[in-house]
Amino acid sequence: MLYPQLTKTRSLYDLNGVWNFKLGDHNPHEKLSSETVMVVPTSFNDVSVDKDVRNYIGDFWYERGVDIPKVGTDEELVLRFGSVTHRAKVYVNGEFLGEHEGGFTPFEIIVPENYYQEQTLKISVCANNELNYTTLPVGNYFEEVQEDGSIKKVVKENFDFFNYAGIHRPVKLVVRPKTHISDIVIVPSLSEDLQSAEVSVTVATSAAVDEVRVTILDEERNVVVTAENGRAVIENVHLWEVLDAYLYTAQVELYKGGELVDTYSEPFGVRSVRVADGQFFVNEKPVYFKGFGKHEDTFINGRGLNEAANLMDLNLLKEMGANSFRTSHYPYSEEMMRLADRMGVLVIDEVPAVGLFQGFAVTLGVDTGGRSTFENMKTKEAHEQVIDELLARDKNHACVVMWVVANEPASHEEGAREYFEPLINQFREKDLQNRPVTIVNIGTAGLNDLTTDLIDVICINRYYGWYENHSDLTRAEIGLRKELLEWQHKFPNKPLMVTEYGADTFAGFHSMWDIPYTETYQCDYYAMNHKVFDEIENFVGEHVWNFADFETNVAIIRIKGNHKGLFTRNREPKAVVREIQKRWRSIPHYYNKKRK
Ligand code: GCB
Repeated sequence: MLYPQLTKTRSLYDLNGVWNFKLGDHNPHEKLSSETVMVVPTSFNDVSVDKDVRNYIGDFWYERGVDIPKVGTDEELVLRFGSVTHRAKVYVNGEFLGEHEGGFTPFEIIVPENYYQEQTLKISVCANNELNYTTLPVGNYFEEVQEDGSIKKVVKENFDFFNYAGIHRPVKLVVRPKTHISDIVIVPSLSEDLQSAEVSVTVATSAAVDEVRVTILDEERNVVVTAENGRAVIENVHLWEVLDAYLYTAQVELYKGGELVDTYSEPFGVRSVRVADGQFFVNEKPVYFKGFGKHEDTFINGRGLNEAANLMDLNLLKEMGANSFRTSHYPYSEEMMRLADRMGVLVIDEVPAVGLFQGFAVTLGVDTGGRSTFENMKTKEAHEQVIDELLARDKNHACVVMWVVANEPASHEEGAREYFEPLINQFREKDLQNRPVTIVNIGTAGLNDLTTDLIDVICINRYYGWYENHSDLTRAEIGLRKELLEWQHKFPNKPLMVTEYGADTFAGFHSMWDIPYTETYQCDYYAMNHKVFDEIENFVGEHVWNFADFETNVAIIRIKGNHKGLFTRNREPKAVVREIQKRWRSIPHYYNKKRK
């Protein structure tokens, strides 16, 4: 799906700002009172400053009016949502126009022609934040009977982050030609000597046209080459490199009867990605991933788009000598993906498949009827949808170098292979850039994982010295070394990386001893892990957990959130930042451990 863009043939109007807001029921034929309002985009939870609102589960409504811009007879009006978490029904002037399931991908609603002559549009969105065993992420859903007999909906997250909800990303009103560019697929193929690239640009249109013209522009917007039959060769190609990005633009124009009917400019980078011989190659050079598992999580905004925080995070990432992050545990905003493209940051792109584990810590106490994960959870349909929608949205991004099918599923349980094999294949068949595919492994599954031979890179989340061997780094070191060597021995040709390792830490706590939660312990914990990582040949990367402290649901082991951040939630560095900065600055981005 194309990102909304202002061009010669398309107008764009911003619908962000203050909307009327209400929890519960509303008849969209009536006007929603302006007594309670909500800002778009943001999570509603923290901004409301009310405990019951913060924890509310169910339907909630947003409504606003907008004057209709001029829409020509050959044009159409589209409402475009960056994301509504976790589902949305959209009404215009009281009439239902369309809906979308899934909280992390964009969708469009076409406003029918009979509205174009009206003065104003009343846009009502019925959002809903319920999660259950058919949704991604997976939630444990209950209905609690209150003392007064009323029913309260409750979702207990089957994952470790707060279930923030709302209109999380920008809302736009788009006027575009009825005959328009509906999709652009860009696939660059580098020559063996990396000097030139053949770029295939496939354009989908909403209706037949006489001519599709594709021109490749450089960063100064000079014409590099014009494509013939959707193919263009770029000589002396300027590669997109790690932290040294270069973006070309594919300028697409549609012509009908000699007239320009639509135009759109898609930025793209030229780089290759390949996995072989226990290494991860970008532009045929072995890369070493240094970086973070992250969250979209900031004070006030919750999971709502915060572009300043995104830029600050990537600046901090660069400052530390890092080069990459994982979109744990859901697709991040389109704005973040574009920023990563621009800044040359590698992204491991994850669908919101988290919580596919019946025995996950927070499920304890939940009656699962004795059934295993893959008997109990019915997420197949949602999973296929999120993969298709992530591919549709992110396929052209140079920054995306690997897809994640799921984070920490019960990949050792019966049924895991049957469940995951078709989903892995879905990525393989539909991604024309053939990026590697992975499933992030949980310690409980370990080497009993039934899917490892199907994936390209072994990605494991490990907490030796935290959940295992808590406060005993000597034993933790032995356990970690043993396990990493086992993986390498069992899968000698697969690259191995640790996608999470970390220790909860309170800024300001120090200790003379190995006392968990202190900054001292966090430093020692990371030093131990790094010592072991450096011994493993096929080891291609380290993503600390987490970039910053983040909000979770309440739990005995969560003290106002998860504190494994290298930075506090407010982006203040903990002591370990300097240590890891020294290490990462000394490891080149392109680094072949085998031939070091
Ligand atoms: C994990 C999960 C992550 C948690 C983290 C933790 O393995 O993937 O979502 O936040 O552990 O801190 O427990």
